[in-house]
Amino acid sequence: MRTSIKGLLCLSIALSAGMSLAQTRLRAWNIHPDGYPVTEAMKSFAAEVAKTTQGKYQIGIFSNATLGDQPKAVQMLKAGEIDIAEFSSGPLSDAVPGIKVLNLPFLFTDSAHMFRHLDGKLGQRFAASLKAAGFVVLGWYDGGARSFYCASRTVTNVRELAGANIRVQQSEIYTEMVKLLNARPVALPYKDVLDGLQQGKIDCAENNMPSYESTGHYKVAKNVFVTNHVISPEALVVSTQLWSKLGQEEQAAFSAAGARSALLMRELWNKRVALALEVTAGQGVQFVKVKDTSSMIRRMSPLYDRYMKDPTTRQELLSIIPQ
Ligand code: BDP
Repeated sequence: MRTSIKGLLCLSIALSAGMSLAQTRLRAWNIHPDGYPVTEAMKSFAAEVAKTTQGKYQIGIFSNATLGDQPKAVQMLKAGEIDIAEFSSGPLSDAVPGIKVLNLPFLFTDSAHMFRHLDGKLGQRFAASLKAAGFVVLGWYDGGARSFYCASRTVTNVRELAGANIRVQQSEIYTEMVKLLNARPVALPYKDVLDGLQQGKIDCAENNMPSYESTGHYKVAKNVFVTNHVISPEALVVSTQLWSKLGQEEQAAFSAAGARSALLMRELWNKRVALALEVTAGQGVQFVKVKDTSSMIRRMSPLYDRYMKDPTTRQELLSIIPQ
């Protein structure tokens, strides 16, 4: 009798050990809500990984930045405290200076131009810099085209942004860009922007149209100054800690799922841009398109100069900007 109880206990210990070996739960950080292209693409990534690893990897997606704001999550992923995340290239480039050029204003003419580079040799170089810093890129997502929008002023000319308090991502290059427009950068976490606009703490913010719509910023800031000043990617990344624990076949499964999720994201993105424009225009948002970007580009010249002089970014810039 005693032996059989011991046997049963051993069996149950072995089973639970077996279970935990058979299933690994991973945490994925995401800033966006359900239904947003990033979230939906991450879900499809998680489902494909679970399927191709026969259920071994179960990825839980923690949306709406519930695990912390983006700069914090970038550090958490680097430290291996979270396993997977989808980051915008702004906060990511503060941790990985080699990818800084990706946020330079007016670098890419549109997403197609950007992905021609990212899906080629340049994307591999950026991925290598990211990997060396703790971030393994599994897919380049579309960060869209960012424009300014204001609650308290209509902007028809770049000069009219002067003196405005403009919310920026907590990222160096955005802060500098706004200063070069003679405006005041106010670094705020994404989730606090709506409040900031409502309370009058900020006059304007800048983002792509799907974010402008999904956050409800358009309900307060109804004047969009269409500049498309930054066209940049986002990245689905896993920590190098997780990556090094994966076997070769598993790495291949994660990579394939990441690449497929990126294609899905880009498709969903284009639809969502159109929807966001339709929804916001239907709610009385006024769009004023910048007439000539050259004066804005001229103001950015200290940024371009700096990146051309910096050996970590010069080569990348030269590859993107045709000589
Ligand atoms: C959105 C990006 C998100 C950024 C956010 C922001 O997808 O990663 O955190 O902008 O402006 O477009 O903070």
